Amino acid sequence: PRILVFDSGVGGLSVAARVHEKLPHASIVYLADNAAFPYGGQSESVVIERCCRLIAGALEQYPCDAIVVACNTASTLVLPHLRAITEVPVVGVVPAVKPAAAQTLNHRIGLLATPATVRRPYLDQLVREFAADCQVERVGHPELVQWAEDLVRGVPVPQAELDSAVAELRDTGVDTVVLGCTHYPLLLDSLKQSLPDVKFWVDSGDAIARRVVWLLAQAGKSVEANKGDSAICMPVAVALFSGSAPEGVYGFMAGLGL
Ligand code: DGN
Repeated sequence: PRILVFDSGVGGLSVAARVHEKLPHASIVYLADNAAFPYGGQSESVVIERCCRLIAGALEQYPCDAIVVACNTASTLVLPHLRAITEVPVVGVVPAVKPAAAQTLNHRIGLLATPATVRRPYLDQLVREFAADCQVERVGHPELVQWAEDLVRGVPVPQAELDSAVAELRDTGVDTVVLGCTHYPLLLDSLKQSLPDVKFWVDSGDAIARRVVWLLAQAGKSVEANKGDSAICMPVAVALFSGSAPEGVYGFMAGLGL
């Protein structure tokens, strides 16, 4: 099978890596709207129009069996619009509040996301529905996504700045942190250094990968390799960028096993 993974930038690569772990024979088309990055700075109608247009264009070139919108910001806006223009099943991402609530031992959860995601009403709903018995500390920070983008280009994470970005979580005693933006798993090593007492780091990659496997099975798609299909040997068959490809991105993808 072939799976399209979409994000505004390189964050969706963290999700693509999990999909590849679960479906090693699937080929992945990675699509990034990096010309419009970050989506937090775009109006809702621009995000909807761009996602639909770019994804439709990519599907025309590379027909796929599933679409993963690996961006929290886009997922809150575009899923119904995409489902209206394509029959291909679409999977979106939401912050992993539910698995975090199942893991925390002290009922204190930190949630790191972009300022836009932290403000969205659906987050209140997720917390009410799945983590009502937990204290949830939310931190929306504008710079973290850029540090993840820079990391791909070989720029080290500014550790002291990251320490102060997440300082609010340090004194709250949270034992579990939700990474509510797909860029953040790329910063995990540095985040662990900043918050050494956190026991569980939870992102949405695994749940998305499981959902993709389920959707393919529902559609009767084989998840095994097809004989003679050379594309199956390459996890990321193709990476498409709406702007220019970030320098160093292919080496970075190789480091993720893609
Ligand atoms: N990776 C995107 C997300 O999960 O929300 C980054 C959002 C953005 O472009 N600001």
